[in-house]
Amino acid sequence: MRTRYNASVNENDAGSRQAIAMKLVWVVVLLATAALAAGLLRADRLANLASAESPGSIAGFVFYDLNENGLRDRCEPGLERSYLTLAKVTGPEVSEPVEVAATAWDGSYSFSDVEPGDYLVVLGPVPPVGGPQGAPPLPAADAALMHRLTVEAGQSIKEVNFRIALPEAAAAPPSPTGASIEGYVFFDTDGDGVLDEGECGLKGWSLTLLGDDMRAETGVDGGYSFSGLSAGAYRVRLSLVRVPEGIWQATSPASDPRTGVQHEVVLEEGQTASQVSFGVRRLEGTGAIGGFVFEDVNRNGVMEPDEPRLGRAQLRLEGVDFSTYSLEPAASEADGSYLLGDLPAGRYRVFASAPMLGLSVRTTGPEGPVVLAEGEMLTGVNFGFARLRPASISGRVINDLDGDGVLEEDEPGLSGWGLCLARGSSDVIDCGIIHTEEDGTYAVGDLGPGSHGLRLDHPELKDERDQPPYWVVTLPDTYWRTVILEEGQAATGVDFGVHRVESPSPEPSPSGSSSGLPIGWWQIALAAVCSVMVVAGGILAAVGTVRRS
Ligand SMILES: [Ca+2]
Ligand SMILES: [Ca+2]
Ligand SMILES: [Ca+2]
Ligand SMILES: [Ca+2]
Repeated sequence: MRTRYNASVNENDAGSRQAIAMKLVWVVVLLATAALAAGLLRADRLANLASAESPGSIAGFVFYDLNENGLRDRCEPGLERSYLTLAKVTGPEVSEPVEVAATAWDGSYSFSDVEPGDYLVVLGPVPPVGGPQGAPPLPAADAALMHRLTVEAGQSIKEVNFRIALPEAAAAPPSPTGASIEGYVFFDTDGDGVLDEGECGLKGWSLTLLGDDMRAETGVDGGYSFSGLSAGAYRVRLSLVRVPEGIWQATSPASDPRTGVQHEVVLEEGQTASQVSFGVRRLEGTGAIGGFVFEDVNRNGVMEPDEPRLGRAQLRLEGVDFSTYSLEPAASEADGSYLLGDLPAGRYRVFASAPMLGLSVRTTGPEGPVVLAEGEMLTGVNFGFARLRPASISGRVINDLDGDGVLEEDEPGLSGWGLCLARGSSDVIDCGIIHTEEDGTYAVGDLGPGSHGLRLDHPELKDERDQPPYWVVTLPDTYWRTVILEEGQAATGVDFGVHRVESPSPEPSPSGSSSGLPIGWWQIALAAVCSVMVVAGGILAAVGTVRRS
């Protein structure tokens, strides 16, 4: 019994243990579930956190390793506009290009928003991107051309540098006799105009020796020289045609609006003028100027929603305050917008040109320099362009029968007379493109605004012949008619009168002819003599008065 009891107790025991065990299992399951849920939540949160900070970045320089120590040392110049490809390693022998970057003026480059993973950074020609051919084989492990690295979440990897061998030095030319000019173009970090210790030369800047039309380019140390010169006065000018990207200010000598950035040097026979140096610095900033380029269809200077936006318009910026060199031109986006960034505070002139022919009338745009504060985002600098409305000139060529320079109603038009047209301010003169109709009328269209010159063109004009019969021009009395046109203006009544002369005499004398000239002089001479007599008489009278008193 006991046993039974025991057994039953045991059974009861066993039952209660089983119940406890079951409860424990439930607790464990619940705990586990909770833990799992918590874990999942935590993992989820971690994943969220990780994805928020997961992209890493890679940055470095492409530079000339002047001392060949493998390191980027101070004043070792960078290589501008070299291309780097970031390729993700997706297999033992496979990589896939994901992004291309170009080096800036100082040789720096960067890839941002790089997902964690294995990468190659390759210097050299851009491999094809995308498609089955988009995965170039891994290049040979050459540190000068390629770096292989692993980007962890949120990691910024810097100084992933590529060194360039020094360009092969040209054989030193036999040192020419004569005088020479030498110096540096240097980055004047502190802007004091002086080449201080620690300030570096700038490679690849051009200089011109004016007068001799010699050119030089600075070497890797920023140095240049002009040699083999004779004694005399020289001007060395820093060329601003091709400068690295950005806004550069000349610190010594300062830029002059008329002469640019130049040194004047006087050389004795055989003298070497050294330290004829140019200081420049690059101005950094965080401001930006932007706006839209649009077709101002209704010409009201306001950009309306239905007016077309102009992409591919060229935009150019010039700094006013810093004797600045122009930034490289930028183009507007397809939606007409543009943004010129990284600008220091100052005044800028912004220029835009419309991408399409005919859109040559600017209806709106900044009238003078725009003023940019430090870090300011100045938007709304819009440019509106409208289509040029062509102007025209018309009139008649009339036979001035009585030669009086006045075109009367009974005087007939002359057909087939040519006219010469000088278009606008150009030196190009088109003759014979315009001819008069049967009734003597002519018309010329498709003219731009501005000054246009017209004169008659005929083989029987007096200009073309020594002896009559010929035609003389009686209207106008000047050689050319000059017509100043507004945009779209139709200038009418621009008439010419010509008179036929059949025999050498008597020649008609239209108004303002040369026959009046001697009389004019004679009259002036007579008037002068009379004046002298009057003055002399006055003096004599005065003297007489004095004597009498
Ligand atoms: Ca080095
Ligand atoms: Ca300095
Ligand atoms: Ca408008
Ligand atoms: Ca007449």
